[in-house]
Amino acid sequence: MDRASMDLSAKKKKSSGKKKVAVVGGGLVGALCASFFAKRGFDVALFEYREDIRCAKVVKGRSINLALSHRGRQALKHIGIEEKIVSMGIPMRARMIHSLSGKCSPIPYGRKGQYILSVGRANLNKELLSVVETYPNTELNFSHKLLDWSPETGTMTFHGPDGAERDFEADLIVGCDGAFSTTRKQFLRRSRFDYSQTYIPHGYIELTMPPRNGDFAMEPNFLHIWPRNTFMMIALPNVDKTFTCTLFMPFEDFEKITTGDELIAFFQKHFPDSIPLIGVEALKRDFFLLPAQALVWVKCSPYHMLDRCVLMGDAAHAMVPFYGQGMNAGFEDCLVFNEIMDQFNEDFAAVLPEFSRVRAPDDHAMCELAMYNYIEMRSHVNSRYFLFRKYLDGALNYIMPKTIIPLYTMITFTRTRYHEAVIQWQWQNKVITRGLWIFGTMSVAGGAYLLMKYRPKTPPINVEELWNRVLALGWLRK
Ligand code: FAD
Ligand code: EGU
Repeated sequence: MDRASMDLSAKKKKSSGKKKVAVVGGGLVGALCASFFAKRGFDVALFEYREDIRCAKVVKGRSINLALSHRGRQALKHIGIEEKIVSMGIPMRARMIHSLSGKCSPIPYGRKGQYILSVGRANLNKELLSVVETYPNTELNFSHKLLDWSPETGTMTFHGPDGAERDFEADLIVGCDGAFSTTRKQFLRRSRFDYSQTYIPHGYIELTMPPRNGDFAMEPNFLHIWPRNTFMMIALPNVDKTFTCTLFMPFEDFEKITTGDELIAFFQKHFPDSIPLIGVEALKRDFFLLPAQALVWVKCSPYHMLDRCVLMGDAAHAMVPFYGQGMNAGFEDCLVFNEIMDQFNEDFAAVLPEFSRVRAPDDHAMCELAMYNYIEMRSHVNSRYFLFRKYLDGALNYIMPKTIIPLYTMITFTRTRYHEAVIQWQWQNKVITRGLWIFGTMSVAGGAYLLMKYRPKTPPINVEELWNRVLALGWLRK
């Protein structure tokens, strides 16, 4: 990749004794983050617990595919692989709402042909790791599990591939090791570190919907949604013409389904249209393959310790997936950190506190929004309500495109700071409710006025005759 070699020559000119950065975790955010530091010319060492997924045959892990949107794409653009990843993804231009009766209603994401992308997690991760390798100032260490690190010396201890422990020193440790971060453990021992971790009552399982007659079993360019209050299923398309369906449901309901017959009865009741598409046998097989996975929500602050360590991605802010923003927010962390590096001349002592100060309120806002959406979907979102809300949002935006912007639009299609999107949304809601009140009052007053002014001058209604007519209508119907 010519971009990498260009960056390297820039580095040579700049300085020789660049600092050492250790990135812990080679997941989506860790791999991206390593490229960001390498691009700036730092000596980067990445440590990943798993073996190299580019060689591994079976890749276990969470969610097979994800929705990539604007924030994530901007970060990918920075390391020159946006177009590559976009070409590997499947555009989803609208949601497809599946009602209980099997009726499907599309709702576009935007008027201007806006779309999100369904990308495979494994493919995206592989591409990101390959980009890291194009920078010569990087080293990738797989099968390295961080055991602990010392805030005093910056020494990290890893469990290496040969089973032996191995120490490594770095000037900066970047913890991208996910929701159950080991890097974060040292933070918990310090004073004035806020931390909360919450499991929601829902878990999820993934089911694969195979191709039908060699083609997608449903329309591919949609995010398919089956909203059923406490149960919800979502399906995203894959390049191999399958769909990955994710069923979200309270654990206690998962526990009630123990046999294949109970499972089919459950699907018959709640997702009947999906049974022939997934297939009875495949459904029974996939459903019981793995236990339902838990969904956890982690908030903490600050994101840094001294000038030594910083957390990014799920390690800093794991969120429930009900906005499709976890990875996108993690990718945007890298962009924001990079912007602050420019601003403060790569002085970690200044950059790290500034990153915590600027970024934590935004990630917290996104965590809250995802949780809010979970509560809302769970409490009263069936397909009719979902359609109504989205139509209302769309209609108001159509009337006042500059004033009323749907929340998901600001979150998904702009880089408006998450916390500012929330403020803007709350303001809009105030305007909308006020508008409805005024409109309602005026309608009632105006209606009463018109009724008085143009009240019918016809003789009073003969109730008996009217009633006879109603009865006659009833007979006609039969
Ligand atoms: P991870 O992906 O968890 O990666 C962490 C890495 O660190 C792993 O490779 C792990 O092996 C490694 N590691 C852990 N501990 C150690 C250690 N001690 N030493 C060395 N390495 C270690 N986000 C979206 O943007 N859009 C979506 O549509 C979307 N859908 C989702 C659906 C579901 C069901 C779920 C659960 C999440 C979804 N997300 C989505 C969120 C997204 O998956 C995460 O936000 C994203 O994976 C975070 O990336 P990460 O690199 O921070 O963490
Ligand atoms: C959940 C699980 C529809 C992938 C939130 C929309 C999600 C995704 C929505 C998963 C929903 C919910 C939005 C996107 C996206 C919608 C969004 C949720 C991708 C408000 C693989 N959500 N998700 N909102 O508007 O902004 O379409 O597992 F059902 S993409 Cl819960 Cl835009």
